[in-house]
Amino acid sequence: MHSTEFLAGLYRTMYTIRVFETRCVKLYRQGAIRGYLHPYFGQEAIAAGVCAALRPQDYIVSTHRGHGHCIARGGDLKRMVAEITGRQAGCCKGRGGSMHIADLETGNLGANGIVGAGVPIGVGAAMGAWIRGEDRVAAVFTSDGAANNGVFAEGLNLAASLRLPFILILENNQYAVSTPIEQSTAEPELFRRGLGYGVLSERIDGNDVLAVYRKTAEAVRACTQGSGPVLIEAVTYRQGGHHVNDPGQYMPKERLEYYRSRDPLRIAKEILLARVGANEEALARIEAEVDREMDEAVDFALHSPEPSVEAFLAEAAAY
Ligand SMILES: Cc1ncc(C[n+]2csc(CCOP(=O)(O)OP(=O)(O)O)c2C)c(N)n1
Repeated sequence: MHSTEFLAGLYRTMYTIRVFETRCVKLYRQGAIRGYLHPYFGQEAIAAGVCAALRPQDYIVSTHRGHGHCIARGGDLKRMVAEITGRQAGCCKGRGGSMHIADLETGNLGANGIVGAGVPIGVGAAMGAWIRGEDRVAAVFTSDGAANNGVFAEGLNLAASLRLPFILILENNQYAVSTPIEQSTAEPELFRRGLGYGVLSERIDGNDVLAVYRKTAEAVRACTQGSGPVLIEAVTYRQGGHHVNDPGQYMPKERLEYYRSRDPLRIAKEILLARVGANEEALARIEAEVDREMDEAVDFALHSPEPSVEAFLAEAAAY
């Protein structure tokens, strides 16, 4: 049985991600964010559950849909909004933007615009830890589309054959842009890919934050005991289009409605209220605090200067 504080912490993380994404969409519409923006609506339980089970020394590697991972790992909201709005105060000095946020202070080795590219990065990080004899695992977030890329197979095979401390979290949100999973593979139960490489692999409900937390905690234990990598297929649903400008009209309304009724925040709230006796006011207080933090982060970012060309050139010259 988990404490109310612990569960409330998970809810707080998920609510923060939801509010962050909502504000980012708004900032995008106002022209404050340029380029692409891939919201994480509906997948919040995965980032929150995984990161709650990791230890401070562990690494994460993120994806193009990566704001939630960065937040759940403890990323600073002010520096994150500054990064996404292209400001000097951003965690990558405003030069990375939404798809290239990295935050080494929290062990976040970075988001990536190349689908599947996080897998070999994470295998490399796990291999480095293994060679140096460090007690660390590398947890890599990846996606259903990435499972059809060559690097996914190569990375998993290498991690398995060296028994690396590597956890692959496959967020199966059932779409790669507009292609539903059933059309891109003859085996939509993606955890089976891991079994073929001798990797301990399981499929879980990615909208249930406790299921995600428990399975990741087990995976961390297994990895640190030397039993090699673990693949967790977390089944979820992308609540909306592929990116901020995609209305997602190809997504069947009934399916979207079904998954909205199983919204991860709603499930977490139900657990808190019905099972551990948290009260509505306490949750409302958490939400109000997060809303305030978010207002401050946006205000901070929008009042921060853009990166200077001179500073960039000076740094480049020093290399
Ligand atoms: C190697 C590679 N191929 C294609 C693309 C173009 N692309 C960007 S996102 C995406 C779909 C990704 O779907 P999925 O991997 O399931 O992740 P999701 O967007 O659902 O989180 C594609 C094909 C890319 N960025 N990188």
